[in-house]
Amino acid sequence: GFLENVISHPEFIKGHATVKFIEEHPELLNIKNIQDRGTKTLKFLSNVIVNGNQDVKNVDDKRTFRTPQIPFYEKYSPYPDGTKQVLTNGGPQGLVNWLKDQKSIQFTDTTFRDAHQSLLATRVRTKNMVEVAESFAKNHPQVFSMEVWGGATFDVAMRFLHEDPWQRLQLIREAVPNILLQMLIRGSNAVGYKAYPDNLIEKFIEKTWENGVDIFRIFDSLNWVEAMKVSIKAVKERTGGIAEAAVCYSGDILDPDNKKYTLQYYLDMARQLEDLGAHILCIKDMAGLLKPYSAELLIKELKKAVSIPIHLHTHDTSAIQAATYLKAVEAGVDIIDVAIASMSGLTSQPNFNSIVSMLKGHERELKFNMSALNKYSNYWEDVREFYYPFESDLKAGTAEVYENEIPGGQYSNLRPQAEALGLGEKFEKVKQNYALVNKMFGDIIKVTPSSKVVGDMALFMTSNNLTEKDIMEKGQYLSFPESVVSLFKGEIGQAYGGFPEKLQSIILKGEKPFTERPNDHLAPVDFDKEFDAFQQQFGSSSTFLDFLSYKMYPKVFEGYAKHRELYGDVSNIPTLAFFYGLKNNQEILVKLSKGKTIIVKMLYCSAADENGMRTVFFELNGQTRNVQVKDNT
Ligand code: 3PY
Ligand code: ZN
Repeated sequence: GFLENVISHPEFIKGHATVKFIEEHPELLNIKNIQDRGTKTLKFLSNVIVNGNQDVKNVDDKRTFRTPQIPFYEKYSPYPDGTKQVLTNGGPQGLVNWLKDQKSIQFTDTTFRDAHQSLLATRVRTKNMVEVAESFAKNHPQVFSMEVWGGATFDVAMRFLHEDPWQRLQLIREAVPNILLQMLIRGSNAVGYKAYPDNLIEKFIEKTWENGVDIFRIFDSLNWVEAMKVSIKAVKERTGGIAEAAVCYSGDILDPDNKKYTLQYYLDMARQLEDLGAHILCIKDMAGLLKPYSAELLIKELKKAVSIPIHLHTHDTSAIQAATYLKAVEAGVDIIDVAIASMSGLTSQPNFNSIVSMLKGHERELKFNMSALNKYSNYWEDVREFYYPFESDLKAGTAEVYENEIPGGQYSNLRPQAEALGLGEKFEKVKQNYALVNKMFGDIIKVTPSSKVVGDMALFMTSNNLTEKDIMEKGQYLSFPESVVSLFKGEIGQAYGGFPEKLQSIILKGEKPFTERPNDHLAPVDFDKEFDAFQQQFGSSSTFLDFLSYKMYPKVFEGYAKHRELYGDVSNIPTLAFFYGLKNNQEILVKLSKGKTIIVKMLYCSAADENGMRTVFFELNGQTRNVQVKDNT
């Protein structure tokens, strides 16, 4: 009740409460509010207990789990300074200068973003990251940056985890005040799959910086520099952060048959990005195609072509990317992307712990406390187990990636997408068609969202048993996936070398494509007016950040808001309970807000009555409660 609210209030605990405490905190009188939130949590849990989590297929009831152990850290000692302080003190140019002065190789840890996007279909929940973040930041302050946001995490957080992506960012920032945080942003597509109005992109970048992102890794899914300008400019003019502009890598510069994505092509694009004012250049090898000797040549030549630091990103799909990093390090690359051991390899980034060890004794070695770094891997090994239904079936590295060029971040999604269409048995064919579609499309850069279009077309051809000949001869009678039509219309930008004209006219059925930036066709957002309307619809407690989420993903946000209305904030429900429910007599702690934690014990669940209703009995803070749920199984 009331007294409980007072003594559990964070300011009261910190000893900040004055005589005006209650007057200043009217929410303390809101006992009903807390009770409501408890009830909502019970509602969510009973639904999972009775019907399962709708997002999880193939639950294995016999599976057991270990409790992840947070590596030891000094709770009450201050954070050691890191790169965030370099940026705060010296600004972007100070940071760039600092970076140029470093002889040792620098590391970006992708565990909180790309690693789980690529291995676990982006499903890792905020809680499992935030719980270990302070320990990581205090033990490993020499990490250059942590990639924690953007890419697919934004929509998956809302769509499947029913979480607020902004809250995730804020909590990670709070737990990591000393290491630069970075995000992946898809240029004019932001964190979505289509073009957004320029002023929305600008506002999004501004708010993202305010809420904790320091480094913006900006790319365009067709390597169309024109489409990257607005984002690069926005980072430079509206934030104090770093504009890291990316060149997406495709093909192989050492392949004599490769006439399209040549060394010269990459050098030209890199120079253009430097001219636009990028602070850092990224080589974004999203599918893991950059082989060791190609990396050596590429980095060596880039070092001559541009003067900004170079950041290399890859995926270990082929299992040889450690060799690529070794060659790149020797050729002078400044930063490399790695994922903690137990979240590395396969379609994820190369192994952080092993790469650090590989360079021991090397003139560019960066020293780490390996025993602490390995404990962090043990933590993630146990956490990863929680997410077993989202593992892809890939068991070992594969050289097939050089043929299909499927990005690591897409691979873990393509199989479930294929299965959902009943093509589980034909995944082999889907991969072959992916390569075929790429050829038909004129060998385009494939990364979100262009990679999704290639995937959609490959699934379309596979499920309808279509060949290239069928498309070219009978295409006018086919109704192509929406995303394919949109790509050929020019709605996600222009491809290098253009789209193949014959296929384009077949797909567009006479409609004329455009060649300007797709964003030029979009009316700017009227923020005042639209935010008002948004609050009318979603309530006055909805924030401007919610509004941005809504503008990125209207339908997904609606679903998220409805879920939140029904079940409250579910992000603090422990992960096992969130996905698999509770067993009889199992007890969990759920933090409803700062300083407000409830104890939930599941007692038992009744059999279904004549109307198919079950009753789930709980104890909430010791008091018996029950919730009725319709059994839909
Ligand atoms: C994304 O855009 O989500 C990616 O990870 C691209 O590589
Ligand atoms: Zn990636």
